Amino acid sequence: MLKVWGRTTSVNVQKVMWAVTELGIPHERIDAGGAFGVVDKPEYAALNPNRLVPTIQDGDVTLWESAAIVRYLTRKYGAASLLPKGEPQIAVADQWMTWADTTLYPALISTIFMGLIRTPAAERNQQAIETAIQRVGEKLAILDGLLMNRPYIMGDALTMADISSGALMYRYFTLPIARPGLPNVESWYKRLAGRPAYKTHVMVDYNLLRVAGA
Ligand SMILES: N[C@@H](CCC(=O)N[C@@H](CS)C(=O)NCC(=O)O)C(=O)O
Repeated sequence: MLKVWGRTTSVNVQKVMWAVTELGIPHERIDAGGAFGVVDKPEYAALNPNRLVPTIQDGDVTLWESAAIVRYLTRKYGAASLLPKGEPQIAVADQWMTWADTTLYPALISTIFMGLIRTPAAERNQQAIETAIQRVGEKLAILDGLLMNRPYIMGDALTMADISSGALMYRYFTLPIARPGLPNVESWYKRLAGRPAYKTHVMVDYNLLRVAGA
């Protein structure tokens, strides 16, 4: 059975667990990282030398990096669901996944989320946070244009393209930050929030992660 290592409060674990659930893959999730430790054990380092979560084991395959895991699981189990039809469409889905990881994630998670939730107010780089808020709003306006005439990133159905950006949207829409008008991204987020797998695995209260003074 597929094994997933990682705590439910990690956005990268959430991304994988959302995909696993949409794909209907029987699995076992093992708490690891943060207060659970495990990642500091030599057995875990043998699976993932970065000592980060998530990591999966699927038969002989051991994988880390959440986006690589989502791509692997989708190609193996998602032909009838999360995998777009045909290589050109898969490549475009891949493009949006990479965009989420390289354009949205650093500003939204590494700067805004870490700054507001994982850093005491007195130690915050408020200027960097403000710049990142502006940047994420501008970048999401690109996605807003795409979603003007389609319910999901690749068209009528949820695909792996929605997983990478979508997993970040719960934090985007619930953090106390200024957001520009993004009516289509907001409708898409509400559509995702209506999916049981998203509700269970992504809409996880992050206040447990809040450090003293944040
Ligand atoms: N690029 C990696 C990032 C993994 C990562 O930074 N994971 C964080 C949680 S979101 C982690 O393991 N933090 C240490 C811990 O939880 O102990 C991925 O997408 O899987």
